[in-house]
Amino acid sequence: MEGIVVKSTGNVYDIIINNNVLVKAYLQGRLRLENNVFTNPVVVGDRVSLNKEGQNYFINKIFKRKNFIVRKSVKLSKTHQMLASNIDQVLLIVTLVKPFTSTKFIDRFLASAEVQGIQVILVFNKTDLYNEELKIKLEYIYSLYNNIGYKCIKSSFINDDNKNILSLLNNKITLISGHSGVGKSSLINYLSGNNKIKVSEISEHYELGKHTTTFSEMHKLGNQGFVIDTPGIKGFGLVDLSSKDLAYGFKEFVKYKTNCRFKSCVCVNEPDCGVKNAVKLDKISKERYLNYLSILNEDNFKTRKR
Ligand SMILES: Nc1nc2c(ncn2[C@@H]2O[C@H](COP(=O)(O)OP(=O)(O)OP(=O)(O)O)[C@@H](O)[C@H]2O)c(=O)[nH]1
Ligand SMILES: [Zn+2]
Repeated sequence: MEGIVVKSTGNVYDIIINNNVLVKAYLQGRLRLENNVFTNPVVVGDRVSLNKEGQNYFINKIFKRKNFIVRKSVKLSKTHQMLASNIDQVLLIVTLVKPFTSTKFIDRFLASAEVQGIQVILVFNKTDLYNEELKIKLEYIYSLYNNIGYKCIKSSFINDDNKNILSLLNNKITLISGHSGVGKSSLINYLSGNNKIKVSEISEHYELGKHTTTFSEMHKLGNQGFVIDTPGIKGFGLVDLSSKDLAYGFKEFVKYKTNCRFKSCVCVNEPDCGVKNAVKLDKISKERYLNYLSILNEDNFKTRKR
């Protein structure tokens, strides 16, 4: 039989089979050894195959993941902690006030998701708090991303019925992300209502010698899909993104990149650069290009250059 992992506590996994039956399962020892790049072999979102021996269920196979998000477990270590897998889409919640979300933050997030082939929907929340000046800013940012081809939604979670958002989540695994305070929990509480199965994954997180515990949570929305809340994840790790690839994370750059004279062009100082020409001709937004340069120049990014 097959199922989907909704909770992991180290040795025992909660798995939903037949769409709505929750069982506990153990991992066959063989699978534990196979995967040593990650500190955890099974993660929320994994699709697995199970067999039953006596009263116990065992995971005998983890199906190939279409994607996953990671967090580096220990600085300078080569191992990573997986946080969630098989994500169909991300709702990135953005607010222009309480707190302020910069376009650079959005662009970094979009670039990481783009190269992993994960669709992002931008939700501009707390619009009830916007004065005239912020409303103008919202229109600007909304059209910036809408014109590039991202689905954008304006919202006020506390005032709207949020049905437009619920309708986007059918039969999908959706990750909810964004700065602290933008309204992720408010939305999840609304969406999951009374029929939620709230589950959490406790993961050990070591950083600079300090030990904290974080929770990855996956909530089932009736028959309508799953939402995952991963506190502390401000974006996808850029671990697999080299400076050479960054431009491909800016999806409107891609068609102009074919005009670059050099195949290895990173679109900074090279002559005859298709991307820079497109910026000059207003085909690419200057703001996006400046964010691209800024992300490219960040020290932590440079050190990962291949
Ligand atoms: N005015 C206004 N307040 C909102 C809206 N959505 C959420 N809030 C409030 O914003 C505050 C933070 O919301 P949360 O849902 O806790 O934010 P979060 O993103 O889960 O924050 P973390 O758990 O820290 O990551 C709460 O007081 C909410 O009531 C909105 O649309 N308008
Ligand atoms: Zn170029």
